[in-house]
Amino acid sequence: MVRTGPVLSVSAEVEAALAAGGPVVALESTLIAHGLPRPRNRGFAAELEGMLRSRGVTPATVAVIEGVPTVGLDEAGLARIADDPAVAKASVRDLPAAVALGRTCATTVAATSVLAARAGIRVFATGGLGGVHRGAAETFDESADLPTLATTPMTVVSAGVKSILDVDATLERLETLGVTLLGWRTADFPGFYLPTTGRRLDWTVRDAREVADAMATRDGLGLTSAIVVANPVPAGQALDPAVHDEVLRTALRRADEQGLRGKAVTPFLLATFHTETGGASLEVNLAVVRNNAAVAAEIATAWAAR
Ligand code: PSU
Ligand code: MN
Repeated sequence: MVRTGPVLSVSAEVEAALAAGGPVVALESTLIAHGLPRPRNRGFAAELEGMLRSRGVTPATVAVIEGVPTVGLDEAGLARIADDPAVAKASVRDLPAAVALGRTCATTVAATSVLAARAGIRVFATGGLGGVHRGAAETFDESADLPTLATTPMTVVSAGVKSILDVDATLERLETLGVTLLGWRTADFPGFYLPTTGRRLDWTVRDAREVADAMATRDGLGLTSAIVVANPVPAGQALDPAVHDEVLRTALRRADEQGLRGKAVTPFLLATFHTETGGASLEVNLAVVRNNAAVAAEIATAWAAR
């Protein structure tokens, strides 16, 4: 049998918003299932959706629910992703397997971008992108987020890349892969828990209209790569840089001692931060995602107004 039907389920709310040309923002589920601790993650997933709705924007949280790639989770889907420890982490390459085997998976930046773009969504908010891990010259550990963003026409609002990564190598890869990088009211590349990595950006945008203009140009030129809008966490909400560096050393050493590999690395490093900082990094992570969702709401609104 040749399977030609839709392999994607789009919620009625999201479908209606897209059909009306209204603003829609995609949200990912890996950060809920594997980046934030239970039970706090559940309330936060609902809070994010509520925040977007209060700004007139339709939220579309993305995951694979019992083998169905779903854009716009309902209450039960959100609860499942947040509460069930058996939920797997799916990047793009995992989607065919997860669907074939009827599994429930949270989707990464890469997988969320692909599914949301397929549904017709153009703007997506996350925390921090995946990238090139420290020591990648030996381990080859580079997030599939990077090559996927090279080929997926999504605008992703993130606080740069996670500071647990090799930032310079990640910036080089983003350049090679042709991913457009725009600083949101900043010329410094942000570092997730920290407002800056000390690396300069080539381009700074002042408002959502400028981002929407860049999106239209990208489309007009027939480019199919992503635009990353890098939004720094405000200094007052960031982690203390000294605490950050100290905890990062501990987390990297433990990951190495435990011989962690593959998709377990990033969740382990984030969880170690949350415990070693006594929850301080968790508050920063939540602030990062809230701020990114707010900027994504502005961009989606400007895009819908074009
Ligand atoms: N942002 C966060 N927390 C997270 C992530 C992003 O604040 O947990 C997730 C995203 O889903 C991203 C993933 O795609 O981390 C990267 O995982 P990896 O390094 O294994 O590609
Ligand atoms: Mn990896």
